[in-house]
Amino acid sequence: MSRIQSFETHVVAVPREAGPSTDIADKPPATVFVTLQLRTNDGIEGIGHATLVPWSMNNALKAAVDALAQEVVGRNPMDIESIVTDLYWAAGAGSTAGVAVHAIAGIEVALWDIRGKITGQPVHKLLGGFTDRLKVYASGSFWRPHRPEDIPETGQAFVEQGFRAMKLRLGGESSPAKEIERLRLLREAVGDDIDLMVDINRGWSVNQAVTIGKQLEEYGLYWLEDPIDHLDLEGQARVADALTVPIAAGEYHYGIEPFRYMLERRSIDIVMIDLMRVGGLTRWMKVAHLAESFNVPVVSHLVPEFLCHAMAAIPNGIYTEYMPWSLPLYKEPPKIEDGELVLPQTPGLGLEFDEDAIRLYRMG
Ligand code: SMN
Ligand code: MG
Repeated sequence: MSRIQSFETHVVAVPREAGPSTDIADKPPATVFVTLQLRTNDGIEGIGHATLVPWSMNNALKAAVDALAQEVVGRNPMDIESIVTDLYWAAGAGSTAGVAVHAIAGIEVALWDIRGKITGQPVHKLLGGFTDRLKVYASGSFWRPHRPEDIPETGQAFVEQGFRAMKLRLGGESSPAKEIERLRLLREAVGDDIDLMVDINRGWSVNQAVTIGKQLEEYGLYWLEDPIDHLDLEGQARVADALTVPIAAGEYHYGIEPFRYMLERRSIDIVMIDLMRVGGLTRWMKVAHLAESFNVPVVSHLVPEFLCHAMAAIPNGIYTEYMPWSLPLYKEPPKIEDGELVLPQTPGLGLEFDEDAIRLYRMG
């Protein structure tokens, strides 16, 4: 029987286009990952990474991955539910959130990679096996500082690369008219056949969301994401009732239970599940199934190389976020063909870290 024997972690900062508020003023834009290689006594290596914490928490995240991975040494890697339950206890009496959950999620992903390699199956087949291709949307651009005059060219470049959908960030302008102008510019540049998503990252009040949201609807939106504070479930239900555009939310929530309350209140039309905050692939799947029981579709958040496996395993997945930040870490990231992600068919996650990239981007 396989046992976890050892592990290796590195903190890497992968350069990217200027992005959201986690950027540090005096540093070039980069995303930080704590890479994990988890090894068994019979020579199998599973990989994962933990991410999505503010710059100031990077070392804390590495310390958390190291401490919790140590707890996994000696365990049977097939016992994922049992290991994760124990890690939630080890990290905070079973009710932990924050950095520790991101660390657990990274470890859990590596355990799934190992499970795939032990059984000889790709992770998406083990998780469910619904499809081998996924619709993706381009998400790596259109941050709030993006100059309006550059919006048409960026949108057209995505279309030329084959993308059929893309996400625009709004909520940073000084007036509703300027917000709407940004969407108008993009819609006119890409035409009516491209799906457009708009993300507000909780930037609006309920009233702003209703008034500006109604004006955005004219330009044909696929969804409006996180218009208001993620914990104001009643406010979000008011926004969802007032608008015809579907409201997507969920990336800010830790664990499974918040999704139950959002779904029961009908405060979301589309469930977005973040891999780190939900606590790994197993819990991600539980939320996706919960959404299915409410007849609500699911979309993924970031890390397409991991979440393509979960999205390909469910019947209610609609769009996979193609955020390229983590992709330089791998020898062969998942392929995009005609705006669709093609699922790898090799055992496990179908990924191998590029050791040269890890050396190049290592911090400290
Ligand atoms: C987002 C959140 C965190 C990091 C990057 C991007 C954004 C998204 O909310 O949904 O893409
Ligand atoms: Mg978002």
